[in-house]
Amino acid sequence: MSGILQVPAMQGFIRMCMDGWYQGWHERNGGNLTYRMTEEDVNQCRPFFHALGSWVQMDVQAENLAGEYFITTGSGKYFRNVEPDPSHSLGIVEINGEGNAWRIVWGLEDGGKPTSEFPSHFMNHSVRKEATNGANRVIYHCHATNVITLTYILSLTDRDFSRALWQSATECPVVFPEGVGVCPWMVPGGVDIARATSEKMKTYQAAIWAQHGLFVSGSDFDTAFGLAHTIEKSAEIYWKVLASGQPIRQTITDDALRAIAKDFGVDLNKEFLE
Ligand code: 2HA
Ligand code: ZN
Repeated sequence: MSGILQVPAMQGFIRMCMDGWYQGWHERNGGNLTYRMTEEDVNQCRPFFHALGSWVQMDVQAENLAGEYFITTGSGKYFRNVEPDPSHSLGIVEINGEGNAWRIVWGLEDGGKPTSEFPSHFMNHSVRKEATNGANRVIYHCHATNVITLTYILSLTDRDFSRALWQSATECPVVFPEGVGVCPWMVPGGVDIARATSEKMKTYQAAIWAQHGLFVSGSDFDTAFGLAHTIEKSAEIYWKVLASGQPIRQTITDDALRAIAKDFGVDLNKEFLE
């Protein structure tokens, strides 16, 4: 590798940030992305690691993340600047042996820190790593406009959101058959929102933060970005239908949802079917 920016994991991370930026989901410093690195990723990046900083304690702990390395966007940094200025916008952090502190090993130059939502990302990495036997590596939070719009007009239940999204685009029950979780409005950045979200992520791949945005997980950048994109597009269709003021003459019925699940071999969450 001629430089750390040539490492495939770094390239995938930067590409996803820019994809989100061009979707319009990252105004100002909105949103954040973290990626749990493989051993190979770490080995490829290690020659570029700098002198180790000091450990910074967190209010959250996860034993199953001890010793892991994460690529993370920076607190207060702008997705718009990730590609032109990666070494200030991003960093790599190492987690200590107790799973309750991080230190910067690359990037976040000139005093940067991991994303303000690092506690939420960290707890959700822990939960999703466990739920997927280690497959999950990506946690992504974006201010997806149409998802936020829906949180003003639907009741904030997992059931109502899951049904509305499933009924608004035929691929949805295949992409997220378990549905989506919904968190009430909460103060961003703290332990409470981290806990509430990680409770949802025990069951779901995605959680919606009322009046704030979307939180998704995935085994790789394609899957996580694709999930956010699918949910956001379905949300857009749903509110546009409502906003048209026309009566809804037909939608995807529960029997049709069951038929999709059967043909695609997915286990649709029956609690949300009638
Ligand atoms: O600024 O999106 O939730 C980052 C955020 C906080
Ligand atoms: Zn946010």
